[in-house]
Amino acid sequence: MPHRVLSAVFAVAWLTANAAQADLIVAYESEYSFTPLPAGAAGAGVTGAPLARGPGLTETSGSTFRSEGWTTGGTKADAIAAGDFLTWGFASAVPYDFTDFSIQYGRSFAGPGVMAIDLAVNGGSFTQVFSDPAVSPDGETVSGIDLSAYQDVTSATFRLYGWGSLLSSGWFEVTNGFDVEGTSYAIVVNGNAAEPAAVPEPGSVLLLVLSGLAGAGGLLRRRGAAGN
Ligand SMILES: [Ca+2]
Repeated sequence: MPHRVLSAVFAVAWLTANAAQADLIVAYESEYSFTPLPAGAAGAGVTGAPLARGPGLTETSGSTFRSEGWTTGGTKADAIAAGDFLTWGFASAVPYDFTDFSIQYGRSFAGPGVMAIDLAVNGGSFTQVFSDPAVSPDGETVSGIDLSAYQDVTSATFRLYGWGSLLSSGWFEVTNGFDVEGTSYAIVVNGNAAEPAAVPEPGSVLLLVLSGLAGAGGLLRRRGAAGN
C-alpha cells in the first residue's frame, strides 16, 4: 500500500475517533456531603442544577455526598413513595443531543443493595435509563451509559433511587473517578450541542479529506460512505 494511502487511512481513523467524542454537558465533583453541591462543570449555555437529596434522605459525614435513610428492603416503588433519591440535572439555552453519562458510586454493607436511575427531559415524565440490581460495597464504576435516544434536550432531571438496605443507617455515596481536563468527577453527562457549531463538523472535515484523495482508490471511498 502506497505511503500516501496509509497516511490517509490514519487520518480517517483519527477523525472518526474524534467524531465519536462528545462534549461535557454537566459534571459533579464529590467534595462534601452537605447540600447544595453545585455542578462542578457545565457546557456552553448550560446552567447546572446542584446535586441534591430527595425528602427521604439525610446527609452523613464525609466528603463523598454520603446519604442515609434509603428504603429498607422494599421495591423501587417504595423508594419513589419515600422520596429516597439523589437528583441532579440542568437547564440549557442551547439544545443538546445526549450521548452518554458516567457515574461512580458505593455503599456501606447495610446500605442500598439495589439502585436505579430515572431521567426526565424537557418537562416530560421519568423513564429508567440505568439500574444496578447488586450494588457492590466495594464500589462501582459505570461509564458510557447510553443516552443517545435523548435529542434536542433543553432541560433534564436525573433521579437515582436506592432500596434494599439492611438498615436505614446504611449509606450510599458518589465518588470521583472520571477525569475531565484535570479534574476528577463522580457524575459526568455528555452530549453535543444540537445546533451547528462555528467550526466545521467532523463529518464535513472527513468529506474534505476524502475528496482530496482522488487517487486513493475505491476502498477509502467505501469507508467514507460507511462512516456517514
Ligand atoms: Ca428514607
